[in-house]
Amino acid sequence: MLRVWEQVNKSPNTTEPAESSLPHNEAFCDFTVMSYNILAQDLLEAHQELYSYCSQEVLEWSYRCHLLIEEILKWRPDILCLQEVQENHYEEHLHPVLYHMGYTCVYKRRTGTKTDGCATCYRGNHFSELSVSLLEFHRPETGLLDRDNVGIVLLLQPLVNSGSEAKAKGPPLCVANTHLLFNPKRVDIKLAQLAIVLADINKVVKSCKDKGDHCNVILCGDFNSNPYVPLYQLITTGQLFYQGLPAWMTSGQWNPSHKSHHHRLFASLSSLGISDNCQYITREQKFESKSQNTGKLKYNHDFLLQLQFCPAACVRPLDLELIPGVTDNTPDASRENQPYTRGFTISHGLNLRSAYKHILSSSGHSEVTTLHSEGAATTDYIFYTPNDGGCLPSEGLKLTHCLSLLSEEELWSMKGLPNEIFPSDHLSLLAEFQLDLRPHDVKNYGEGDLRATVIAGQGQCHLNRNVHPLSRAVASPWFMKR
Ligand code: KL2
Repeated sequence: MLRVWEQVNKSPNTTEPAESSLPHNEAFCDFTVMSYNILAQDLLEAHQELYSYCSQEVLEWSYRCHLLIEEILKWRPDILCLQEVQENHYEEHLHPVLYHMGYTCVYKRRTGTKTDGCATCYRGNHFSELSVSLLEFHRPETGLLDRDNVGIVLLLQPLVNSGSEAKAKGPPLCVANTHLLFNPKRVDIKLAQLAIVLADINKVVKSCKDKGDHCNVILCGDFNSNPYVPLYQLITTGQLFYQGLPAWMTSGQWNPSHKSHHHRLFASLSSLGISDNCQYITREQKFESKSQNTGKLKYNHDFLLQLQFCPAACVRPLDLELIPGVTDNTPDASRENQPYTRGFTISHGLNLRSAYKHILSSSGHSEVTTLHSEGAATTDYIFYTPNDGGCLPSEGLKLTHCLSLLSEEELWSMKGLPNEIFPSDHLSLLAEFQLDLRPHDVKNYGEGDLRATVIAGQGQCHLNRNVHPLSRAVASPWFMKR
């Protein structure tokens, strides 16, 4: 097979999660996450010109659905985040099969007349649901958010089998899934949609913190944004300062001369009750900010200069031709003496990293997650909170494996997407993470007392990567109808 299950971090201290002869381990919990835009049939039919190179057969829903279910069965991800899931297909074909496979699913349809949405599914014997938020980004009261995109934010508790009972083990996991707006010209709307997702994740993380729990985060989906553009930078660096960003960075997708967009972005975030650090504003904070003056010159000049050279402002795309003074890393110096106003920075406090590196380790070519006649790009991501040596080993996730993507050339050599192997115009993303559960600190993780479990040697961390022998049989409810 073309796609390879690649090991990311080799550490002598850990077991081999995928191939281990000992799938259960007291100290580590391994789980996989798949993010997959499955191409809604209604959208395929509305934009047939994008797939004119495909044979009619590979565009048929029954054919694609069959391949899709086979792919999910092959990898049996512990957490599955789907986008472009057409509601009737979900209800009639996908949900029954996923349910049979042991998944518990949460579905959120896009608002308005759109017939598709997002679905997040998790293996019910490996996680229990602590909370669910269904996010709608259509908020006409903001004057900006007038599109029908949606998201799902779940808080899951990892479980282990302890005798006949499922027992909580380890810290909770927040799983967010979204499909942001497509329109390449409206990065302002994409950013505002992202800010809603980040604020919701923040709320969940904070609710865990208030109970004394650390919460790890997975954020995945189709962001309709390429790597290293401002939206991506905001996710991965935690901050975006966009006054004075070099023009090459903003052209096309983002035009800094459209200041009204900036103002509308921030006006709309505050009317949603979201601060420019992507947090829901409490009533007390709202009162505080009203009693301050308009916020002008709130930050000192040195601080703002630092921001101007923050990672988000200084990353050049690798393939960009270097023209000194034009496409180099120097932010526009002429703006330096302009008065700074609030409302040109946006930030968040989550530490998020992309599981994929956007470059194929085999060839050095760019990874492609979606391809059709208008081009090939990376727009899908799995972001996670990495373990950067917090006070507990379980603070943060260790990425252990990724299912390799393919290059544009490789995909065209298989007649583009969808094809006889891959059923969507996107490829699935699949990553495996390891949670270190070794006790370190006196801390209570709720019902499944971590230390007691680990010390007694009962902690079983499940998740066998092998294809389930019943895979085909389990998929029968829908296949039998064919
Ligand atoms: O880019 V996508 O495909 O994540 O794969 O997200 C959108 C596009 C999806 C939901 O709106 O529908 C596709 N040209 C090409 N594709 C479009 C267009 C368009 N004008 N409008 C919507 N989509």
